[in-house]
Amino acid sequence: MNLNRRHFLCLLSASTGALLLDACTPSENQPSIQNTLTVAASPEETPTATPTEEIKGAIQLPPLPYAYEALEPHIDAKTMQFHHDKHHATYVKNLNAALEKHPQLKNTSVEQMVQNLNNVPEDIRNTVRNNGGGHINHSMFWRIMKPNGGGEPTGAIAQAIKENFGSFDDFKKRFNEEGTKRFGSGWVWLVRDKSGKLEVVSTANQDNPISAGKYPIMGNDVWEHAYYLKYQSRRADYLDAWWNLLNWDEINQRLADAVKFK
Ligand code: MN3
Repeated sequence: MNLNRRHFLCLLSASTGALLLDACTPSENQPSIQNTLTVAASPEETPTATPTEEIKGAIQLPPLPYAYEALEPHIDAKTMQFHHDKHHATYVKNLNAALEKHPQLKNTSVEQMVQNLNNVPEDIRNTVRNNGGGHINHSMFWRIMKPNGGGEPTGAIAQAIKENFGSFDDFKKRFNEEGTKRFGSGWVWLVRDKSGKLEVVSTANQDNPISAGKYPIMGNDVWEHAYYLKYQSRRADYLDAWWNLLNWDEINQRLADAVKFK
């Protein structure tokens, strides 16, 4: 079993609570996965862990739905590994640390918190904005990509893109322009507002459009950590390549969720 496969199994088993310790042992060739384990560990493996109810309410790092190298050549394995195991894991870890201070939030979803930031206690509001946003943004991001994805959109999203942007090519052009001009770190999105109109917007940092009442149907991460190892400063090349990875089935599901969003 290769390392990526082993680590994927480790994440899977950790997320179901059945930790396969030997599948999770870091080796010299693999950076430490301590962050992941810390986030996903269950009480049996961690003697000092908090009681079951709190673990149950804790936010979990979702496993990548494919191997690190599955999106090559468009996104390289090393970028995927760091992006998921370090960056996303850190958002989850920081979010859990903040939420521990306010156990009354344990039945509130991260989406609900980010949607209504004013209802989040002030002392953790910025932490939830940045790390809760980071968590939901990346959880979407992994799922709207897949190996051998891309191509023309299918289903309802194909029709919606045509109605709102004229053609798929015009939409892609608009999306890539918005992603290229976002200064510094942030995201470019296709969103649906409550009137049903689709638009392309960008946000800074880990802000999610749901905070502004717009449902994110799909989004691309334009932080340098998403592309720098392979593309260096060529963000436009990364934005172009990303279309080869899209999972239109998942994006159609998100469009259906957007229609239900109030
Ligand atoms: Mn990122």
